[in-house]
Amino acid sequence: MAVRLAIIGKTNAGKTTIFNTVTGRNEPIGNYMFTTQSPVTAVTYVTSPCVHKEFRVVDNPVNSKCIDGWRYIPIEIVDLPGLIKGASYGRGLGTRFLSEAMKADAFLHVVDASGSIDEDGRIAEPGTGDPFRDYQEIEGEIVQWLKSLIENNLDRIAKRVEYAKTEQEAISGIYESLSGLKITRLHVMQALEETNMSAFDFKNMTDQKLWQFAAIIRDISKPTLIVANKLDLPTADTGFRSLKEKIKDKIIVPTSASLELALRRAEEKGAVRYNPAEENYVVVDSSKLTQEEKKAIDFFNKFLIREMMRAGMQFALNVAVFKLLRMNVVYPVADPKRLSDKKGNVLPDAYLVPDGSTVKDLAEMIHTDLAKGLLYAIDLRTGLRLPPTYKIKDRDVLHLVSASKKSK
Ligand SMILES: Nc1nc2c(ncn2[C@@H]2O[C@H](COP(=O)(O)OP(=O)(O)OP(=O)(O)O)[C@@H](O)[C@H]2O)c(=O)[nH]1
Ligand SMILES: [Mg+2]
Repeated sequence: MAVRLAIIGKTNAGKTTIFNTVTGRNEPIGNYMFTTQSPVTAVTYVTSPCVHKEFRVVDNPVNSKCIDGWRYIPIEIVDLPGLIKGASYGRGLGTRFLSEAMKADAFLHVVDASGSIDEDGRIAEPGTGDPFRDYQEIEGEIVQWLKSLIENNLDRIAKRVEYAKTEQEAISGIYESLSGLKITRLHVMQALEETNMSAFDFKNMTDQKLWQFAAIIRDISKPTLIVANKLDLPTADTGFRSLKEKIKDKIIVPTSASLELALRRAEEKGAVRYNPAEENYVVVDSSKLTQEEKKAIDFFNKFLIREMMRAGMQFALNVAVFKLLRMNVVYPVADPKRLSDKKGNVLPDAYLVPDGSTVKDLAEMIHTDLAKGLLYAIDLRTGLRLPPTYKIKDRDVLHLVSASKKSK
């Protein structure tokens, strides 16, 4: 199953501009509230240094792309309608799309760092808004929505907990009623531990405890990266600094989505190229560049990269997948000599697997038959035989050997 990210945030923060930047889509962007009316999902990519160089082969990627020595591995990203304060009580477009957001593994919370949206989400004079307030309000709406959702199921959960013989059974009662939100048993267990609660407390839940539980579940189940947007506006400097000062427990990546979108468009016409190694844009053909695009490159490379160290949407996606979600890249191959699939495609697939995934987990991802008769894997870097319990490391190239089906 593909890794999935959801773009959330206040209306007008620049979510769709970001979505179009990373997917090449052309969804409507507008300076009025609630331009995006329903969720849109598309494919984007994270980048990892490809192993083909090290193995001295020419590759023919199938599930991914290899450009300039970088593997572009597909993930899904969903753009969501904007939120505003009071959304959980039905203001704006309400929170009905949050269940769609919950299908994601992690969130990108986009904040207008320039303060050019007012409390209600209307475009306003830059600097008059409050990015930290926006962030807090939207987070509050999500927790409120989640809390109501649990509340609506509380009778059912209480009954399950009442009849549970063990704590584990009681935990099942909680997490099964949250199905569809990608909340796992482990998330529930962690949330109970962090709130000092037992699953049996659900028989007698206070409002305050429920809020605490919802807040922790939100944090644990959807790791979140903050994208501080609109850094091209002078007022964003203060906003970005205040976000960093006030939010210490989250990674914040700055960008200017509108400039990045211009650069991606320039990339499509062959004028510039994004360089994943240096995380900047390089000019390919300056004669194709407009004055505005030249300024965008200057701003991105000189200001954002040099001043902020790391910036931009490709960096944000990579951080979300490799750092927040702690994914590793693995290359399974059916033919260990040619490093290819059965059709001869060399290093065809690069998969993302969560840290801690074993050879057995990988076999299950590829095919249940392969998993059933799994004997071992061969690490094609060293020739070592690895047991099914071996924990996959980033950029492993593996040949899985199974009694039922010799492949990959
Ligand atoms: N200056 C500047 N403006 C931006 C930037 N990103 C987006 N905008 C502008 O902000 C407005 C809102 O952009 P959208 O991408 O539609 O915002 P959204 O968050 O998708 O909004 P909703 O769909 O209504 O929730 C548009 O006028 C954009 O051009 C940026 O980096 N800098
Ligand atoms: Mg939008």
